[in-house]
Amino acid sequence: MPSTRPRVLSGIQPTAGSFHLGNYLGAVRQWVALQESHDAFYMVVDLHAITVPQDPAELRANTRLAAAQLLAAGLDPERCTLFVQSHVPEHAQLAWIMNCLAGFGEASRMTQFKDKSAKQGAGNATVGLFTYPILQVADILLYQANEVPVGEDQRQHIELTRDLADRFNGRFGETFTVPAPYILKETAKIYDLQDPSIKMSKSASTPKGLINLLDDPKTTAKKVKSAVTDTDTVIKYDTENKPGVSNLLSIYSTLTGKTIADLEAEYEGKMYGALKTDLAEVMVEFVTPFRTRTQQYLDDPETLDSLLAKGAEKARAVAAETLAAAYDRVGLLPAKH
Ligand code: AQP
Repeated sequence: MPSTRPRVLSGIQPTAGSFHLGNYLGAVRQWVALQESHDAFYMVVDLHAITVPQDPAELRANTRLAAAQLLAAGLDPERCTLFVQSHVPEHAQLAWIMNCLAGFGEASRMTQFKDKSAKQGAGNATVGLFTYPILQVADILLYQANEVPVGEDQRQHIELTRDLADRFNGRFGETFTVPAPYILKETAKIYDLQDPSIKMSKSASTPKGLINLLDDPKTTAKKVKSAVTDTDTVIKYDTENKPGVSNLLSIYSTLTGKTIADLEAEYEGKMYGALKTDLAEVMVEFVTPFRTRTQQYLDDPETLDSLLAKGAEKARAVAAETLAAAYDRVGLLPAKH
């Protein structure tokens, strides 16, 4: 029986070995919650990962590692459809249709491309990196997703998805659901612990500001304890004047379920050191079992692979139907079987 629940779709790249705290709090945590209320599709987006130079053996290992981390974070293959993007060829096929619908100008305005291509050095970026947001459009539209749980940095790509869905529907007839971003205010953007003016990111200039979930817990604790705050001493949520402290309070609040107001009251009159020491402990309590669970999934690659194969089969059933409708609408002659 097809599900009557609203549908969500999201993906994560297997580019770095470990997920970082921004990936988890900004996206994956919401994925886990949404599998209870939504018809949820989640994928490891390996096709996106090859838009930057990659080592083949590392990519294969990181794809399994990403799936293992998603399971360790709480995704349940009985409650959601978990798969690897390249196992569903319809993604690349619909992306071509979307490439032919998107304007060169609108693709050029994507700020993530500008940032990522700048990091690659002028002239080194690939065409794949340029059209990456269009592949993302196809990823989402294939599943007729109602909502897309992501961090703030992806908002522009969801807007592009909405524009292209509207354009296609307007030109060829109602085909795609127009999706909405699902971005929680509190965790929309987790900031670098050393430079709270930039988002926590795996390509940060210094690893000290990046919390990798698979780091040794001692390293994690050390990074939290040396987080940049400010010269004041008051523990107060004020993103404009106290971005470092506010970032720590957001992280603390989300991981413990305590409200920011409760935390402000709890730490009234205390020093930053007390907040950091306690948050370091909270972080260690969170990452320690996460690391163990991830390793357990990795220790049994056969089970992991067959679980991903089942996920791909479920995903393909939906994706193939949407792709066939899109091919038909644009006027591609059906192949005779
Ligand atoms: N700092 C963050 N705060 C909140 N959400 C974040 N996300 C990433 N960083 C933060 C969200 O994580 C999901 C998966 O992201 P991805 O696979 O696209 O990873 P990424 O964007 O490549 O991760 P980085 O570290 O940000 O990579 P670089 O350094 O290459 O740009 C997405 O939903 C994203 O919003």
